[in-house]
Order: sequence, then structure tokens, then C-alpha cells
Amino acid sequence: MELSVIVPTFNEAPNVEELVRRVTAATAGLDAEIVFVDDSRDNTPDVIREVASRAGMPVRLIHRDEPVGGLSGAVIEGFHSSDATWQVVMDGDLQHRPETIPALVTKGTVDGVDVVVASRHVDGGSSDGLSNGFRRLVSGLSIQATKALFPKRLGETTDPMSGFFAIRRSSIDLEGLRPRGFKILLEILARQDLQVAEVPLVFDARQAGTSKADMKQGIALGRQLFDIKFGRVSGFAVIGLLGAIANLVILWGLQKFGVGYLAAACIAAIVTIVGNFLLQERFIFNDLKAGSRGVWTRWWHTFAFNGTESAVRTALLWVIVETTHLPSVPVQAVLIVFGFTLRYLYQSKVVYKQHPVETVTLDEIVDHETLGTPLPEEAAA
Ligand SMILES: Nc1nc2c(ncn2[C@@H]2O[C@H](COP(=O)(O)OP(=O)(O)O)[C@@H](O)[C@H]2O)c(=O)[nH]1
Ligand SMILES: [Mg+2]
Repeated sequence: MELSVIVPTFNEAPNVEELVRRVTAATAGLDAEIVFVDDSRDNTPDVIREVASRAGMPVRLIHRDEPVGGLSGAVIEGFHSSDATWQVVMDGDLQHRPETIPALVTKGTVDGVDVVVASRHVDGGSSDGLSNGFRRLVSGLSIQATKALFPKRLGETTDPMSGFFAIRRSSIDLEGLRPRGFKILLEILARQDLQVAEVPLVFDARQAGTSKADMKQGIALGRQLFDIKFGRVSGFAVIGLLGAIANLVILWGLQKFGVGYLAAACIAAIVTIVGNFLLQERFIFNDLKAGSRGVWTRWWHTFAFNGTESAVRTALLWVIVETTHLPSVPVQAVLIVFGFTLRYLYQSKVVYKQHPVETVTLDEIVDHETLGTPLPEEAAA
């Protein structure tokens, strides 16, 4: 197949019919299909099935009862389900004009690039459809901040946050993408060195339904940027540093209340290990939890390892300082860096080690629900 149009949907029932009609008209003459990846909690899947049954092009529905990774996860699922040469991602609320699809594919083919972005910020593009001036301002500022973080990889695009783009499937390493948040294009561009071209995007006003953009996504974007830029290890280091500070504060505070220093050190160690564990579960290894062992196993492994690590480190500190008379603070600093490395390796290689993944074949996914006009061979049978 030449083209899959991947449309992530969350409660978009009123827009489906019009979208399918316009995509069908826009892609006439191309060997194309529409793939809805739907996480809706309303009747959108029923509407998609109904519209698909009388559509003028193949329409597939992948409905996820237990959605992983939000909008980005849905798009990646769509990518996996298709091996079309070009895959176009677009919103299901008609803020992206289906009439732009052929321009994306043609531009990509003619220029021989990997990704074509429909950009609001090139000549002929506009973002007037964003609901208000505040959202336009936030959008503009986050684009500038993001480009500043990745000057090289995002150098060729003026709109790395666009939700409307085409990828050449064979150029993209899907395994390297972390499915989360709203900004899948950013994830694709920032993680890989790709050749990019652009076409203008006129961002229309939403046709019906409501936007799912909110504050939470702003925070998610911040985390995504930090993570791509600095990787998991840096997040782990930040949490480790917070833990070390908390440790010292507790040690100091408890002694003020008359607790002996050894008892205080034990309490501080336990509190910090629990705190670190909760933070790393939430922020560092969030995406690996599902594929690893149960939460209690993870917890006991972490507790045992980190507890042993801090006990051994303290003993080593004592031995080294007593025998060499080196000052304790630099010795402790070296030991902490060493311990940190061991802890990170243990967490990523053991505690959050992934079960072997079953690879999903194209057939299995298509099997979920294949809808719409029958494929030529079925029609003949
Ligand atoms: N599958 C799926 N689609 C989503 C999710 N969140 C948003 N969408 C879809 O992604 C597109 C863009 O979302 P929208 O709320 O319009 O964001 P906005 O255009 O930035 O206001 C729409 O087609 C939504 O239905 C989600 O969690 N899962
Ligand atoms: Mg929208």
C-alpha cells in the first residue's frame, strides 16, 4: 500500500463522517487507507464502524480498551499496524485539512526526504484556528524553547509540535520512540537524524467536540524534552540528588530532637529509599513498569539493594578515612558516584528488566477489526 492515514481519536464521533468523506476525496487515485486508532469512551467506535461500512476507501479501526501512552501511543500503534510506504498522521477533529495530504506525500517523494511536516509557520501556513491568543503564545514559546534544546535535529523544521505530518515508514526506528504525551513528531525528529521538508498548514478551528489539550500536557512536554535531551540517567541523578539532600536534612533534624546519630541515619536511609523508589516509579521508569515484574518485587529489590549499598558505602567510608586519613567529604563524594552508578545499573538491568516482548504481526492487528470496502481479492472471492 502507498499510504496509510493514521487518525488518533478520543471522543470525536461528530467529526468522523466528514473526515472520511474529505480524506476519500483528497486521496482519490492513491492506494490508500484510513486507520483510526481510537481510545474513546463514547460511541465513536460505533460511528467509525458505521461510516466505514459505506466508505469509498478502506477504513480500519484499532480500538484500545486499555490505552497506553495517550495520543503518542495511539499513533505508534497505528504505525506498527501498517507497512504502507508513507504514513500520514492527522487529527480527527478537522483542524487539519485532508486536502493537504497529497502535498505531504508528493513533497516527500519528490524531495526524497524521510519526514514532511505540515507547518503553521511557513509562508501560506497559519494557526488562526488555535482557540485563543494565549494558546498561540504558549505554542510559539514552546516551539522556540524546543528548537533551542535541539538546534541541529530540529533545525530543518519550523513546527516540531505539529500533529500533521508524513513519515517514510522505512526511515523511522519505531523501537526507539517512547510513546507518551502529545508530541509524537518531536519524539521522532529529536531522537533520530532525519531529512525533513515542510508544506504549509492552515490550522482550522475545531469542527465539533472539545480539545483535550490542558496543563498536564504542558508538564508532559517538559518531561519529554528533558528525557530526550538528557536521558533516563540524568533524571535518575536528579532524584538521587534530591534523596541525598533529604537524607542530610532528616539526619540533622532528628538529632535536633535528641535522636542519636546512628538511629537518625537509619531512619533517614529508609525514608530516602522509599522516596526515591516512589519518584523513580513515577518519573524515571514509568514506561517500563508494565513490562517488568510486579510492584512489590520491584520494591523489595530496590530496598534490599539500596539499603545494602548505603550500608556498604558507610562502612567503606569508615575504613578508608581511618586507614588513609583522607578527608571524609571527598571520599564520600567518590563513593556516592560509584554507588549511584551501581544503583542505576541494577535498577535498569534487574528491577525494571523487561519480559521478552511478543511481536505483533500485521495480520494480528488487522484481524482486530478490518472494515470498510473489501480488498480487491475479497471482492473477487
Ligand atoms: N487515540 C487517542 N487520541 C487522542 C488522545 N488525546 C487526543 N487525541 C486525538 O488527538 C487529536 C488532537 O487532539 P485535540 O484535543 O484536538 O488537541 P488540540 O488540537 O491540540 O486541541 C484529536 O483527533 C483527538 O481526538 C488520546 O489519548 N488517544
Ligand atoms: Mg484539535
